[in-house]
Amino acid sequence: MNWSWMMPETVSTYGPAIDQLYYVILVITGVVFFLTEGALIAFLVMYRHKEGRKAAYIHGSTKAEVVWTVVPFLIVMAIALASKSSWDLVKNPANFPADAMRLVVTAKQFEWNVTYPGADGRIGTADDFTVRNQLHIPVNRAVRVNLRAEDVIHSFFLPEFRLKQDAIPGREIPVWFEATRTGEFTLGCAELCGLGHYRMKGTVYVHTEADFQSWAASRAEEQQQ
Ligand SMILES: [Cu+2]
Repeated sequence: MNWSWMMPETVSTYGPAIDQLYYVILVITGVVFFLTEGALIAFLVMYRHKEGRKAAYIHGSTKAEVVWTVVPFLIVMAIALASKSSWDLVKNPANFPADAMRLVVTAKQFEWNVTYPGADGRIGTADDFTVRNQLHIPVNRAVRVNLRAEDVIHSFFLPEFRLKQDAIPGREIPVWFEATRTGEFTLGCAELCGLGHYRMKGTVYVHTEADFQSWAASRAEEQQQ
């Protein structure tokens, strides 16, 4: 089934698992929505004003209260358990792929600065280079981004990768993702961070490994001149 009217195509390895959770939660909340709204409308019609009809005095029902507390509790716990493995995979640095390519992304009003490791493949050395609003990565390779913020809280948002993480001044927060196909995708800021928030936007360029290497080499060279 084509669900693209709801969400963009997913291009990360863990994207399908996130989407599955999303639709499970959507169905549960959707069913509850229609049941409660349906009951509301039905009661409005059934118990509308009628000449001579008196309101009944009801004292309450312990049984009903237990049921409507325990049932949502069980549903919410089931969702928490169902999402735990995805949460661990996406958000827990202990589970990040060890061989991931490392980048640093620094958010500031109103741009994303992406620092690449340069020829030595290591971040924090003299040959690092930084590109504004362009996140270039190779396809089929895990990428680990250490997120920083210079001024206020921003939110690193890759909708097609199903990844969103706040960037917080004074902290370095690692995230990871792996692209499953080449192309150009969105990098947005999902935290209202000031007047220019709307234009805090970059592009994710997913290259083949060879294209990525040649891009990185030419950029590194440019930087040194
Ligand atoms: Cu921002």
